[in-house]
Amino acid sequence: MGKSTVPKPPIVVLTGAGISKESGLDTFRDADGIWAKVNIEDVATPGGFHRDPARVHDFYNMRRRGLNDPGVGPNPGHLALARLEKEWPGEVLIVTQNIDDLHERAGNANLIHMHGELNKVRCQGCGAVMGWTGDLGVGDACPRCTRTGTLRPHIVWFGEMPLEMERIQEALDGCGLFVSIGTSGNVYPAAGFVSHVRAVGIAHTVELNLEPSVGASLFAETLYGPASETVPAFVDRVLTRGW
Ligand code: BJW
Repeated sequence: MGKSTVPKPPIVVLTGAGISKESGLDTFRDADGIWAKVNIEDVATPGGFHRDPARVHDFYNMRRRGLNDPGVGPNPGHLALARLEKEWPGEVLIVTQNIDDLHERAGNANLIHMHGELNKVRCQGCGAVMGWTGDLGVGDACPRCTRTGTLRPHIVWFGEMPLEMERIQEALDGCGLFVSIGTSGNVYPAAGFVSHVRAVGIAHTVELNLEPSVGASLFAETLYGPASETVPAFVDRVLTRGW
């Protein structure tokens, strides 16, 4: 079914690592998550990269290989959000904290990667952002400016400004529904979006997660269970009777 012609309120969906868990990608703060295995300061801060770039490259190379493994793909949660964007008669914006490309592979096109993208690199010399699906090393030269030692993963680390914040802010200000999926609510500014939405407007706010997040009490509605089940059911509901 395509979009009807009667416009409906815009929807903003914030996603986190929980939506990709059932695709085989690790979350961060669950008991078996990434931060239980590596030190945040070493791999996810500008200081860690400055001290030991090879270590940081190894960390992201390993995750890039995992993401590009042929066995990894979008799950029913991602596919339901692609259906929402296709069939909702209004704007649907996905703001993801995830650096994987599973929303794109599912079919979402109106998408912001606020914490960057694993399959891209950025040159600290010329500023170019480029697709990069293989391993990255300290000896690699920038394909644009040819300098060596200037490439870094296109990832937003702690203490760095998340991407496209102005566009996100505008979308939050004007939305009729804000949905947060698979995020623990520990990392700002994303963790503050629900409070912002409630402060500026009358949007309905919904959390879909495996368990209550840190900010669960800030949402008007909460639904718990695996994203592969809760997201398709929620999207069905929104497309048939709204919220
Ligand atoms: C399921 C499921 C299933 C499992 N189905 N659900 C005090 C001191 C110092 C700094 C700060 C401070 N207070 C605030 C800050 C700022 C800092 C911050 O927030 N720190 C906190 C830790 C306190 N933030 C920043 O530095 C950010 N920049 C910034 O603030 O700039 C200034 C600014 C201010 C205002 C406006 C604009 C700018 C940058 C943050 C960068 C985050 N980077 C990372 C790593 C890089 C990406 C990568 O390597 O992948 O991004 S950290 C990591 O956490 C990653 C994630 O995107 C992010 C969020 O994690 P997420 O997605 O919530 O995952 P989990 O694991 O925490 O939760 C998963 C959830 O899923 C769980 O609840 C599960 O239950 C659930 N789940 N299976 C459904 N099947």
